[in-house]
Amino acid sequence: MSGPTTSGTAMRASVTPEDDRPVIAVANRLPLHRGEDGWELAPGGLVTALRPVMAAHPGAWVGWDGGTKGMPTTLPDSRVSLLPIALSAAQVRDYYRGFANATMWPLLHNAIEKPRFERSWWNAYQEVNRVFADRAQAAADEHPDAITWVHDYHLMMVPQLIRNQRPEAPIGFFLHVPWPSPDIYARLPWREQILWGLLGADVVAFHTDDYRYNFLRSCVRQLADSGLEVRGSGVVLPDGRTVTTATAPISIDAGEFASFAAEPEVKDGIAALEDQFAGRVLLLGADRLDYTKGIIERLLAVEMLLERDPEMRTSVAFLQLAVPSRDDVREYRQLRGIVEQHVGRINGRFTQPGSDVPVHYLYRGLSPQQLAAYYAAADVLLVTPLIDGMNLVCKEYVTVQQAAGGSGALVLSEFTGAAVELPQAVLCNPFDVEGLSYRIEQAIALKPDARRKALAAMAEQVRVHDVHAWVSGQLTLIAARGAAAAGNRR
Ligand code: ADQ
Repeated sequence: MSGPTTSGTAMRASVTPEDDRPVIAVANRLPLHRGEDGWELAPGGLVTALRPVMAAHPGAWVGWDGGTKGMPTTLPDSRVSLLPIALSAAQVRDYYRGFANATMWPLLHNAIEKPRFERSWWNAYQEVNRVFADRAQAAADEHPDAITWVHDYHLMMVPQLIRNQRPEAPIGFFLHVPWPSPDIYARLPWREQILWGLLGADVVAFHTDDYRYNFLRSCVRQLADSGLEVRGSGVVLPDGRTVTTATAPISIDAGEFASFAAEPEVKDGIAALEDQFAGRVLLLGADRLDYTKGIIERLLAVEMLLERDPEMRTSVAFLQLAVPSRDDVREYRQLRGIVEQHVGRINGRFTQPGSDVPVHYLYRGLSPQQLAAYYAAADVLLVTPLIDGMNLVCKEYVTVQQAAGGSGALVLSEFTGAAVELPQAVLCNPFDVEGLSYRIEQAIALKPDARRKALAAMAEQVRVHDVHAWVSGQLTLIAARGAAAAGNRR
């Protein structure tokens, strides 16, 4: 194949935004969940990312209702209909817990946990993808000029299923997780079907060039016999249609996160944390409790630090926030048990009589404002995934720190998409636990000037490349490529 040359970022510059065109977002979950005060926006990277689309564009959001009843039919403060999909218990088990979270999630994350392959899960995945595609098409009947934007590894068959029915529809797909090397991808028994599913889109987009190249190489390895060809960043299908691949690193609503720093509730939260951890360096971790996030390696590195330097047992505190996640999947339940054992052991070993524990652990979801207070109060954020598509937590941290006038340091795994954009961080290799412990030490010891300089550069990168720029770039690109493909067919 010829080498891919054009990045999505470069392509974005040449197209104009389509600000009011309807959008049909298709994602595994609807963006609302039932909280203490009624229906509220669900936490998590995808909802955070898609919120601005839904605020600005009319259209619909197709997603699983999570088994809830009585969800509003429209997203509050928007012109977006919510189109719930109800799944049976067997579909939740086989499509969601099985194929999505025990086959595709580990496979796409470099198989760091062994992916499980079950024919019955694959059958359920195809069946549920058909349900999502049918629902998206019904929404397209209501909004004939809509852009359909499909998200993530749960729904990789959907673009082709829609394309079969609507040859001229503009369809985009965004993958929020990595695409592994072709060798790892090739382990999937249904590797060809999934690729064809994705290639139903006009644009298939990834966080980094590396993931995009891996995808193009997988296409060549698995599908070249069909007559498919990779030309630059495009994939030319046997029927002559071209699928564009794009690199489009996702981001956060930087303006909103920066504004949290000035809210009274957040300021009170910061003051309380500063009081609680007065005189100590506060290290923070904040993740979904997921085996990709390197939480165990982080705890072991902190343990090594405390072992090496007894003074740190009282001068440093490590606070881990863990959002409960997928606790109905075996590997996730096991992970929780292991993390809690490590926390207990480290505190048992290193708590000094009469002093606070060195490791604090909160297993719960927090509001963005509560999180912002932790971000503002933390001297060092530890983001140490073994692999992570992007990682929004580090972008949120640098934004809040900068807005709060802080000088926080970021320790960032080089195996995150974010490391490409934030090279001023203290980059680390979390597989090397001892090395990681030295990186944490290095971050603690950084002079305030060096910290501020790095922080300013990282916050500026996130401010300029925020989620609004990402959304408008993606939608414009999908519209342009969709129109070009439809034009070629005529
Ligand atoms: P996630 O794996 O969920 O997302 P991430 O990008 O870090 O990972 O997003 C996590 C979100 O959860 C952040 O917005 C953060 O604010 C929030 N969060 C963290 N701790 C929390 C807590 N205790 N309570 C409530 N919320 C909390 C997937 C991919 C990522 C990719 C995103 C977006 O795995 O690589 O960056 O999608 O594409």
